Formats: sequence, C-alpha cells, structure tokens
Amino acid sequence: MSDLFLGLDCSTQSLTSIIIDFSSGKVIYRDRIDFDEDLPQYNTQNGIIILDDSKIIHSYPLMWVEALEILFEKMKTTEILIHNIKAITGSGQQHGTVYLNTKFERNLKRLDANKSLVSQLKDSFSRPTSPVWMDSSTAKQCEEIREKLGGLESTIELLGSNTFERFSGPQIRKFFQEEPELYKQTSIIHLVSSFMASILLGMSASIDHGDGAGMNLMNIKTKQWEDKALEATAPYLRDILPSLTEPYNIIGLLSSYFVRKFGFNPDTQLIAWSGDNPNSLIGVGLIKKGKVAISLGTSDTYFGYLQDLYFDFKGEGHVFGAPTGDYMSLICYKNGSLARERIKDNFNLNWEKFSEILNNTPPGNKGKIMLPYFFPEIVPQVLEPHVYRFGFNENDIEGNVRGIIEAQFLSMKLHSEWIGEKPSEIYATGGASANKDILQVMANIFNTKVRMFELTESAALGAAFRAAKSYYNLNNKIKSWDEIINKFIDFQKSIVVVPDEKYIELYDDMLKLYKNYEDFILNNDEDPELKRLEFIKKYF
Ligand code: XUL
Repeated sequence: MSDLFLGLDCSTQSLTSIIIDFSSGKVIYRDRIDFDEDLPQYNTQNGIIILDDSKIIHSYPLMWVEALEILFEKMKTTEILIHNIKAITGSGQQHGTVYLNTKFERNLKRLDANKSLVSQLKDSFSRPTSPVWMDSSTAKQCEEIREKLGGLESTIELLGSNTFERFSGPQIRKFFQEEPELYKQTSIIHLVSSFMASILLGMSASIDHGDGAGMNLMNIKTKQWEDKALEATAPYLRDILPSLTEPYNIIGLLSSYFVRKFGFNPDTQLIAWSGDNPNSLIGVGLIKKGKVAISLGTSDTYFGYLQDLYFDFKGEGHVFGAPTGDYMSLICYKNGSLARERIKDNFNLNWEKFSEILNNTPPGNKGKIMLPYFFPEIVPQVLEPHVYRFGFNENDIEGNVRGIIEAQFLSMKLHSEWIGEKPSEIYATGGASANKDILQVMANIFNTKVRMFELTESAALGAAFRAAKSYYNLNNKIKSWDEIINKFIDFQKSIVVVPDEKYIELYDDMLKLYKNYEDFILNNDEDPELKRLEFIKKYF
C-alpha cells in the first residue's frame, strides 16, 4: 500500500492541494479552488475585500472553510485513494487573524457529516471577516506597541521583527481599541493556519513557531508567548490565544467529520499547519545556508534558511521559525503579482505579449525608473500608494513593462542586503516564476543563476513534505529532510536561467540609482536626475 501525504495551501487567492506518493516519489494529485471564481457569492477580488481606501483589507474565514469542503468533494470523485493518505498538514497566508466565539469549539465537536461545514460553523465568529496580510491600517498600533517594548532595537531583538501593520499583534490591538465589545465576545484568536488546522482537527489547534513569529507576540528566542508583547497589545490576550508548538508536531487525528464524509482513514495524522513562506522554504528544499528563494505570488518574498538567529536592525526584514525547528529570514513586498497585473491590464496585454515586450526592451530600460507603489508597500515602508516614474510616463508600454520588473528586483536586491552573503543560486517559485523572461531579469540583477522547478506551488508541496517527515518520525521510520527532499525535488524537472555578464556593471550602477530615487522620494534626499542622465549617457 502506498504512503500518500496531503499538503494544503490556503493562500490569498486560492486553496491548493497536492498529494505526494512517497513510495514512487511522485506528485499524484493537484487541485486548486480559486476564491473569486469558484466562490463568487463572497464577492472577493483576488481573494480579498477592501473595506476602506486601500488600507483596510480583509477576507472571509467561512470562504476558506467552504473551499476546503469543495476541494475534498472533488477529491472524493477522483481515482485518488483518500484512505491511503497517512498525514495532512497545510500552509496559510501569514499574519491574518480569525476571531471566534465560544460556539466555535462546540460546533467543531458536534459536526454532522450530513450537513455542510459552513452551515454548522457560521455562528462561530465574533468578527465575520479577518484582516489579512495586505492590511496596512495599524500604523498607530505599531507605534504604540513598539514604544511599550522600548523602541525599534529591543522590539526586533525580542520578537525577530519590528512591529508591522499586517502582523497579528497590531491587528488585534486595533480590534480591541475600535470594537471592544466584539473583542470581549472573542474566546479564541487563530491565525489562518491554525484556524484551518482546527477545522480538520475538530478542536482548536496550536500555532506553530513559523507562523507564530509573524505575530509580534512570540519571543523569537524562547519561542513562547512574550508577556511584554501580550501586555502591550490587548488585555487577557494570553487566555484567548492557542498554545504554541514546534512546526513538526503531530497535533492529533483527523476529525471524524472528514472520515465519514470523504472516506479518509480514521488514523490520518494531522501535523501543525504553518505559514506559506515557512512551507515554501521546505517546498523548494532550503534546509541549508547558501541559497535563497524568491517567491513571486500575490506577495513577492525573498527568503532563506538561517542557521543562527540574525536580525535586520533597520527593521525591514523578519526572522520566522523554519519547519526544521531552525529559523528563516524574509522580506515581503505587497506590490507583487497584483502590481505586475496592473501594468499588464492597463495596456490590455496578455502574459505572452508582456514577455515579448520585456524581451525586446534593453536591460537598464534606457534609464527609465519606476518606484511601483500601486498599493501601500511593506519594504520600504510606504503607507500612501503612488507610482513614481522617472524619465517616462504612464502611457509608455515598454517603459512600464520593464520598469515594474526591474524595480521589483532592484528593490529586493537592495533591501535583502542585511541577509548577508551573496547566494550561490536563487530558487524561483510562485505563479510568475513560470515566466522565463521575468527570471532573466532576476538573474541579471542579482548576477546569480536562477533555478525554476516544474512545480511552482512550493507552499502546498512543502506542506506535503512536512506531513511525510512527521509521519515517518512518529512511526520510527525516521527520514532526514535531505532524503525527503532529494526524493522529490532532485527528480523534478527544472530550468536554470544564467545571468548575462554583460549587464553586471549596468545593474550595479542602476542599483545605486534606484537607491538614490528611493531616498529622494522617501527621505527627501537630493533629486538624482543628473545621475540618471549620466547613467543614460554611459549605457545608451
Ligand atoms: C509574509 C507575508 C506574505 C503572506 C501572504 O510576511 O506577509 O507573504 O504570507 O502570502
């Protein structure tokens, strides 16, 4: 009998599933529920609802639950031997918080397999919507918490990150301040990851150290809730947070609801869910130093495995827990795929045409530079969205297409410098990583070769690997991470995009210029127009 493992990924725009067959080393099933398309009744756009200008961004936890049920309904009608799935875990968009009342646990315990999850869970929420990672409405709360923790440096040393608008702590504080009555009715606050795990478990599940580190509430060294942060955030918070757990812990067996309804094995083990970035770290096989990954999804992220704790005291980067029990470094951009799509849609292009234009424009973009803050940006911090263009305007197709892609990678290169040594290789993942022309710009700007794997859903894949690892550990058939990763990743087809040495100097100069423009706009530094003209003279 084959050993199957299911990895789920509840991301911003969709819920993805991947099943791996460990015996054959193959991915045998993939599916995806798109929130906008498959659940139109929630009326989301890109999986989110914008509640106020561009800052308050929420989603519907019930929509994620409904997607889970649809996903399993579909799985049931396939050839997949659901009964052979040995263990399940998952990945959630990070930082988002789900606010539940006392009925939640009761409802989960009494689930009737003849009824839908949504009909039985709909009265479980003290807040019907969840603020997600794209929300940037908590600048005030961030400042208050940071101040109470003794300022930037001590906050980072305590929690692994500065306070960030999208992080759970500031979001919880805002909820407590603005809706104190509803806060009082909240008996448990989950992350997206632990909420989804709870549904599968039939009771409240723990938060893992990977996702817990993205809350501004967990002590990054002890991996326990940090009293000072809890106190700085909201009253009696410790009582309404789940416990914390190692990311590889088995949290229990799958709830009988899923066994009865979909034919899962009653012995199916559940492993703590984690955030999408920690899962992706494993999904691309980053268990050692030396390489990094760039994920091009709704958010663009740059991340790597960290052996020793290491902080960005400038306050832009994060340290999260890694699924191995170690740490990972990360920087995150909000102007990822939605910003690329804006440009594509503004000019009525499809991705092929977009690539063709990218390919036909010269590296350096003839000195046209964009600061692409279509949405408030995380790195560097920009709270008021605005797209700045230097040397071109919004009607210039070529300037905009190359401008957005070069800006994204120049900014990443600039703001990832704290992570240290130059990587020997970059693993590209996420939807847009399938675009070779985008990867060529990435390779040239970082002057590093870029590898793209056949499977771009690294978060769901990483979850499936984690399920296998924990299951075999439990059953005394211990397998190393290397063994698991080699079995799947090394045999996956991949392409390598090699940097073109011709552009090393050009992009070094352009990086400096890009920094000058950031400093000009964000720090009121001198206008670098003359430097831009020199750049044009030198290269074009
Ligand atoms: C990471 C972050 C995003 C979300 C959504 O800090 O905010 O990458 O996890 O994917």
